[in-house]
Amino acid sequence: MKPPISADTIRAMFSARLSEMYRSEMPRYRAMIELVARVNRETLARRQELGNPLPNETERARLDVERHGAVRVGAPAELAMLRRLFAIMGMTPVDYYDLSTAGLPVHSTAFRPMEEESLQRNPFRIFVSLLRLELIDDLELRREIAAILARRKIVTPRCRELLDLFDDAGGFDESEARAFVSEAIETFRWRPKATVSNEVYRKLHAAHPLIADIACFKGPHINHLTVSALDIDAVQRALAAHNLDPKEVVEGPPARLCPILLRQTSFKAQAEPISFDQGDGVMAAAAHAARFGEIEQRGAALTAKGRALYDRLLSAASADLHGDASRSTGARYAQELARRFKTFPDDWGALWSEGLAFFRYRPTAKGLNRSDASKAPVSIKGLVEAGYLEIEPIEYQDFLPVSAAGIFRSNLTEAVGIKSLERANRRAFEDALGANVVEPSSLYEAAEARALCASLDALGLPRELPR
Ligand code: OOG
Ligand code: NI
Repeated sequence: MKPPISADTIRAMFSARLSEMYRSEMPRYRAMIELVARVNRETLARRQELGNPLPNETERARLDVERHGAVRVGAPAELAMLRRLFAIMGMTPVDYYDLSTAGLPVHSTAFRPMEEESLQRNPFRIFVSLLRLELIDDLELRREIAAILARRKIVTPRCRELLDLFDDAGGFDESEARAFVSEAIETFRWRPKATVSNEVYRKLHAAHPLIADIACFKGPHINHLTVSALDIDAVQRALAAHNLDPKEVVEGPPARLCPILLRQTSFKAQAEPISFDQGDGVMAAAAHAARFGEIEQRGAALTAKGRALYDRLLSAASADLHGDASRSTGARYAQELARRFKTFPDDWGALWSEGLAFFRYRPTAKGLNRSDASKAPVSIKGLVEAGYLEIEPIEYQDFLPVSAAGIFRSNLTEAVGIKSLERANRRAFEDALGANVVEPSSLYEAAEARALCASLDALGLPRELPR
């Protein structure tokens, strides 16, 4: 048998094809990535001029590669199918996001590579949301949506065969991998012809625009792809200057010297023509707004303590504005956010010593060359202060429910909230998925512990030194 193709390679092939498809489906997305690439080049040049640190080689090489995309599915079996598909690309469901608190009838996870090396090779992730039919009050409508969804198949017959082949053979050779990627792409293609009549579309749209987007088409079309910015505020200004219709506020933490978590913005979904087969050869037309383009900038992953502080400051800022982040208050929101976040330490030393963020450790030359091992400090803190150990923040690789809700909302025509919803239902989500989602903090903790052990080994010091 020919050597199997690695999951990282298949993921890279898939994300490249997806990007190509989305760019050709959406001229505005193409315009957006060209603009972001230009702003990134300008940001690099400015940093170089100022003598500021530049991203490393790997980081620069993958600057123009999409970081994530998002889709929405309607039924448990569809979610389970996507889990099989993304597993082949080395992507595992990480974290559970409850969006019902924001009045959205979905809950979500992000399929992503778990190993840092894999993320380096190709950073693509996919945010997948599942419709929660139980949150629709009207029982008749619930049944109708379930019946519509039961009629569709979201993967091609050939893709199904390839999924089975993969399970039997335990891998793909190159031609199988290529065929699989070509088939998998079909699941996410935009098909403007609705599978229902105009009347049914309107009814679902009135219940919630998200429901119409999920249930009225042939499959879970990609609703956005996301590229990375070195300076997201500069990109936000550039989007406005080029009339690309950015959302009003950048989601996430304010601009900081030491970036944390994730900041995101997007150009807003554009209305696109769709058509309906009304039967007897009669066609109808309408406009549907659901697809957009997004930009992200990532910072350090936060510990539970750091995350609690973040959540508290974020909700304080939006409470000040009564949750209103519309255009008139966009600038006010940014101001309020910056004011609230003044109490969040903004230097790496403080973030480390207060245990607010996750860090990687590295032994320094000074540490490795010290003359007398017995005189080494007896705590991690001592080693860092003595310059024997270096710290570097670990990048956050996941998503933020409040930000995700903001992204959803600015891309739906009307923000009709489903009545303040039940609570999260992680169990039901995992049942649908057919697996448990991974707890992201366990990944960051493991990365930190691994780096610390390796550093202490290199310094010839015991692994159980106190912090
Ligand atoms: C997903 C929105 C969430 C993000 O970056 O937070 C998301 C959606 O609109 O389907 O992608
Ligand atoms: Ni996104």
